[in-house]
Amino acid sequence: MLAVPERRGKKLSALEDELGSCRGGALTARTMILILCRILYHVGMKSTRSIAQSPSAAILLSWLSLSAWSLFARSLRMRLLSLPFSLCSLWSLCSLRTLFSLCCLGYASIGLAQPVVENQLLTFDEWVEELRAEALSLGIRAETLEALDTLEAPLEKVLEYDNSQPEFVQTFTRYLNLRVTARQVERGQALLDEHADLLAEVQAKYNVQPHYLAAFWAIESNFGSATGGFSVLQALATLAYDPRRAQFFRDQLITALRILDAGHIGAERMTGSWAGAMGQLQFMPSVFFSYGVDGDGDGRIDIWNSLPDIFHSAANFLSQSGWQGDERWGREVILPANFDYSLTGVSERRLLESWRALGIRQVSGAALPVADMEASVILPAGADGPAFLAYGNYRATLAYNPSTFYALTVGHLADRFSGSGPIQRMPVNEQAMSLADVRELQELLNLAGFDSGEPDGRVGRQTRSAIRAYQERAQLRMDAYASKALLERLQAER
Ligand SMILES: [Ca+2]
Repeated sequence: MLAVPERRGKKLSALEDELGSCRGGALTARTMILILCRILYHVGMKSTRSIAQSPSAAILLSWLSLSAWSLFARSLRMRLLSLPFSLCSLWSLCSLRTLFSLCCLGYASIGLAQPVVENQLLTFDEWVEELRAEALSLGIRAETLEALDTLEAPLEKVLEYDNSQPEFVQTFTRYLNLRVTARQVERGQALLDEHADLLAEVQAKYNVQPHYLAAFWAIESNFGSATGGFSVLQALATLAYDPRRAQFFRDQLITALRILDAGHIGAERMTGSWAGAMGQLQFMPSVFFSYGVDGDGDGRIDIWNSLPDIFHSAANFLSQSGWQGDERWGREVILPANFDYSLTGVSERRLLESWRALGIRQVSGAALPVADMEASVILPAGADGPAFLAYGNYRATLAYNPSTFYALTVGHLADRFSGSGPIQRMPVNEQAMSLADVRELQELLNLAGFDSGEPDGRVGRQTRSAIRAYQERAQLRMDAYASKALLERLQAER
């Protein structure tokens, strides 16, 4: 499970880019607002966590501050008007505004020249001591915090992983083929047999079917054999000291210390991924803290070694995320020739009956079952790839990891464990887009008047919605899918 937030908010980055381009230029009202956003963002970083993590809160505060300033200026002007004219001109509103503006610009320039606010003011050792003081104030025992003594300087390897960008956008075919193999299916089936009693006990308690738990287990850690070899404390400290998502990882680190403090595991055995996801089902510390269960009743929650603890904890998380034990995750379907592709995506939910009426059938050609369930049509590889109807358990899977490929693969692997065959309509030759391709696609969409945001090489919500708008105008199938064919079409139109 890797629910790590994006690096600093895109909106804030865009604001800063814009501000950067304004430096040295005219001090317009727009620039002033941007500067205020920046200042309030950094003030917020120091004062409250919520504002620190919310550029929109900073924007709101900027707006409130401007309003307050305007009121203050107006009342000041009235006061000044009752004074002699020379004093009025000396302390005129204009000069005060200018002074205030210059202060803001100075502050913002400092901020831009040195974008790191807090952490880089401290050495790593000083930062660890500050963290220790905070942890002590939160009631974590001093002896537990001795684990911080062995922390080394930030791990380069963790930062390398964090900064690495794949050259190509992952395709569904490749993602699936890496995780669903005949050997993996065979192994899962054997392990389902081996742990049948335990999994039946977990199913009775949490209403999560065994083959789904085995699928999560397979994908998260290859059935417990690849849990990541990093010290969780070291990885989280590295990412918490790094300024980009400091608060998120600092919170996770404090929670990891609480887990140590409660005696669930020793610091040296608390291992996980480079991003701090722990154990055989890769829980972040906050998820462990909220959903971890002592399945074997030994008084400790050990998601590294105890299968009862591992399965109880994962089932508890899924159950509380809305999992329904009497439903499947979804299924592969066939869309009718005249299907309206603008109805695809997880946000479009309709009753099965409604999809049936639109002509969707099971992949075998049979009619959809009759059930009072809401479903979405998911196309992981665009209109030329397979189509799935995804139910509530698919949405619960997204709570575990908010990735379409992930949720489809968990569901499909669970089907395979139960004896179902491969996906029938995999794309014949799905071509990976490079990051440069996606960036070019975004630029071309922008030029054509379809706002896909700042070209960043990543296909996010805004890019998909720009693609869909373009497809609507061009009378193409509106699958919102970023493909090479679409890029070539836009290049030809240029
Ligand atoms: Ca236990």
